[in-house]
Amino acid sequence: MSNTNKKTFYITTPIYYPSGNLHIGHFYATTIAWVLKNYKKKMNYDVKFLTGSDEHGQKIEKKAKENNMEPQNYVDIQTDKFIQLWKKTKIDYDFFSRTTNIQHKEIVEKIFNKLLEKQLIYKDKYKGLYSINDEEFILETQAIKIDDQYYHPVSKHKLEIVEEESYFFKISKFSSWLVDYVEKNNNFIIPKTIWKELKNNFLNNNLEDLSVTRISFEWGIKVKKDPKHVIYVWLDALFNYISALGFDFENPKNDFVKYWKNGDEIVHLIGKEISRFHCIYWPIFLHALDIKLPTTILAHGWIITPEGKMSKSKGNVINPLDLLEKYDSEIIKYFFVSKLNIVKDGIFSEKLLLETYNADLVNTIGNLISRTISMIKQNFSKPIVFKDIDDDLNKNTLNLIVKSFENYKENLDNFRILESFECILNLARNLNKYIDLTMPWKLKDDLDKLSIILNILLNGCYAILAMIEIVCPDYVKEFKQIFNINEFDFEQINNFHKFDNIVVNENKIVFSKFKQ
Ligand code: ME8
Repeated sequence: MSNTNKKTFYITTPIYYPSGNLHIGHFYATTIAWVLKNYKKKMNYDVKFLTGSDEHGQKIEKKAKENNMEPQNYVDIQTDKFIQLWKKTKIDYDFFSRTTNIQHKEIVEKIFNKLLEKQLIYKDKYKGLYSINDEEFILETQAIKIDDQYYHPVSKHKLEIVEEESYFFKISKFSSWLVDYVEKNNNFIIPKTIWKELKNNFLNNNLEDLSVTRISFEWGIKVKKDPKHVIYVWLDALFNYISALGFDFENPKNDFVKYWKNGDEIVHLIGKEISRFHCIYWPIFLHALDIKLPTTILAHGWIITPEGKMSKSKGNVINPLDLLEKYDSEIIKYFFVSKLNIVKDGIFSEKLLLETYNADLVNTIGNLISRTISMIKQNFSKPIVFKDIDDDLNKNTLNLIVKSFENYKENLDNFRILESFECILNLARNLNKYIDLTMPWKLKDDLDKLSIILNILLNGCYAILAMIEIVCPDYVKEFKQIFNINEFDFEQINNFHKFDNIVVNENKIVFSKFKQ
C-alpha cells in the first residue's frame, strides 16, 4: 500500500513538567503510548508519536530560583535528562515538544489573540484558590480545609489564595455543547468513569469561567497587548499537541493537515489526574476555535508501590534509572503492559517484575520456542512444509493461533492492552500443552507426523513473536535470526505455508533466567 493510502494514527503522552526528575510513572505512561504506536505501525497505519516537556509556569519559575538558575537554563538541563531517559529506555518518538520553542510560543500568542477577537476572553478579577504544584484553580467547595489552610482534594498539595487581575475564558458558554458532544461520541473519553466524575464535579456544578492569565510571576508566554499578563500554563501546554505538528490558522504545515485535520485517529494518553484539563478545557478550546477534536482521550491509572502511592516524604519514589541499571528496558515495559490494567491503579515492585519475566518470558514463551527449534534441528535438515491434516487437535491448534490474533487485535483496538497480552500468553500456554499432548519426542520414527506438529508449532511461535514485538522489538530481533526470517508480519500469521522454504537456525537462549 502506498504511504498516502494508509490510515493515520497520532498518539501523544502528557508533556511532563521538567521541575523534577521523571519517575517510573512517567516511564509507564510513555511506554503505553509507545506500544500503541508500535501496534498501529504493524497494522500498517502511518503513525506519529509525540512526547515532550511542559516548561512554563509558576512551579518551574520557583524551582529555577531554588536552584539559582535562569528558568530557560534550568529547563534546558532538566529536559535534556528526559531525552537521555527516553534514549536509555529505547523509546523512540517523532516529536519532542517543548513549550519554550519559538514556534509554539508564536502559536499560543495567536490563539490568545484569536480568542480575544472572538470575544471569548474578557478581563476581570480572580479571587480564589490555586495549587502551584498542580497549576490548577480549585473551588473553595472542593478544597480540603484543615486549620484555615486549604489543600488540593486529590494531590493534597497546599493551596494559595490568589487575588489578582486576570483574563477569563467564557468556558461556561460551552458546557452544554461539551456534554452533548461527549455523550454522542461514545469513545471520546475512556474509561467512562472519568467522564461521570467530571460531570458530577464540574459540569453539573455550573462550570465557572476559566482564569487564563496570571500576573504574579514572569515565566511564560506573555499576552502581546498586555504583557504583565502571562498566559495560563495549561492553555499554553495543551496547544503543544497541535503546535508540534505545525498548526497555524493560515497555511498550517503538512503534518498538521495530514495527522490532525484530515487524520483518522488522534489519541491523547493522559494520567487520570489531568483529565479535567484534557476532557473539559481542551475540547472546548478547540471547538471555540473551530479546530477538529481528537478522537480519544485515554486516561490511565497510577503506578503505586506495595506500600501505596509514591511520594518523596515516604521515600518510595522509583527512579527508572536505578531499574535500568539492573534490567533491560524491554522487561520493564513488558511488565507494564502485560500486568497492569491501564484504567486502574496498579502495583509495581521488583519482585513482581522478576516473577513476571521468569514465568512469562522465560518459562512459557522462551521455553516453547526453545523446545520447538531444538526438536526441528534434531530431526530435520530441510524445510518442513505445512500439510493440511484433518485431525481435531491439529485443526483446533491452528484455529487457536488465528483466534488468538483476532482477539489480540480486538482488545488493542479498544485499548484493552492487558487483555491483549493475555491472548499471547494464553496461546503460548496452549502450545506448550499441545507439545505435552502430542509428545513429539516419541515420533522420531514417524517424521511425517512429526513435521506436521513442528510446523504448527513454528507457526504458533511466529504468531506469538509478531504480537509481542510491539513491546520487545530487540528481543524479537534476536528471534528473527533464529527463525531465519526478516520480519514477523501480522499479515503472515494466517499463512501457514510461510516456513515451507525456510531452514531455521540453531537455537539460542534469548530469555535467560534471572536469579532472585
Ligand atoms: O501533569 N503512575 O505533567 P507531570 C502513572 N505537565 N503515571 C504517572 C504517575 C504515576 N504514579 N505519575 C505521573 C503534567 N504519571 C503536565 C501535563 S499535558 C498538556 C501537560 C504520568 O510531569 C501520568 O501520565 O505532572 C500523568 O498524567 C503525567 O505523568 C503527569 O506528568
